[in-house]
Amino acid sequence: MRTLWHCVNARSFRPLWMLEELGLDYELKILPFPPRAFAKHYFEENPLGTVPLYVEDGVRMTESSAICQFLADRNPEAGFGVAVSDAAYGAYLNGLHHGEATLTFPQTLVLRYRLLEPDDRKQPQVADDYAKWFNGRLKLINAILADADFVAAGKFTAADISVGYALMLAHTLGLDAEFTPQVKAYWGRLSAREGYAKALASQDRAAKAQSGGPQAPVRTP
Ligand SMILES: N[C@@H](CCC(=O)N[C@@H](CS)C(=O)NCC(=O)O)C(=O)O
Repeated sequence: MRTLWHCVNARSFRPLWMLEELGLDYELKILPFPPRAFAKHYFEENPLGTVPLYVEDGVRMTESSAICQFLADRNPEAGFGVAVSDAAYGAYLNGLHHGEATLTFPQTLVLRYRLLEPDDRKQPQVADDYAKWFNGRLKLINAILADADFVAAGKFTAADISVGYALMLAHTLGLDAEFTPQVKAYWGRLSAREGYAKALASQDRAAKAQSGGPQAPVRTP
C-alpha cells in the first residue's frame, strides 16, 4: 500500500504527479496548510510537520524530489529514471536536486514574506529580492532548453517533475512574467501531460471528499 500525505499545490504535488505518471494505486491524505498549525496530530506521522510524507511498505520519505527518484527507480519499466551507467545520469541527478534546492527554496521566501505573514510581518524587500533571485537561477534551465526538450537524457524524467513543480509554483506566485520563450514552451509541454492533469484532478477530488475543498490560505504551499 502506498500513502501520500499532501497539502493542495504544495511540494507534495511532485510525488502525486509521479504516482499519476506511473499509473500506480495510492491513498491520498489531504492536510490543511500548514499542518503544524491546523493538523497537530500529523506530528505523530512526521515529526517535521511538513509535506510530503510518503509511506510504502515500511519506507517513510519526506523529500519530494527523492520520492520521485525512488518511484522512478522502483518502476524502471516506465523509463522515468536514468541509470547510473548512463552518460546523462549526472545531468539527471543535477536537475532533480536543482528543482528543489535552487528553484523552489527562493520562492518559499516570496510566498512567506509577500503573502502568508500577517501585514506587520510582511517583508516586501525580502520578497522582491528572492523573486529576482529565482528568475536569475532559471539561467541553467534556459541553457539546457536551448537544445533540448527536457532536463536530461532527451526524455521526460523525474527531474522534469522536480523542475516542473518549481515552474508551477512560479506560475501560482506570478513569477512567470519573466519566463523566456523556451521556459514557457517547456512548461507548456509539462503541463499538457496527462499525468499532470490527473494529479490536479486527484488532489481536487481528495480535497473535496476529505475537507470540503482546498484549505491552503493561498493556492500555494
Ligand atoms: N525539501 C522538502 C521541503 C518540504 C516542505 O518544507 N514542505 C512545505 C510545503 S511546500 C511544508 O510542509 N511547509 C509547512 C511548514 O513549514 O510548516 C521537500 O522537497 O519535500
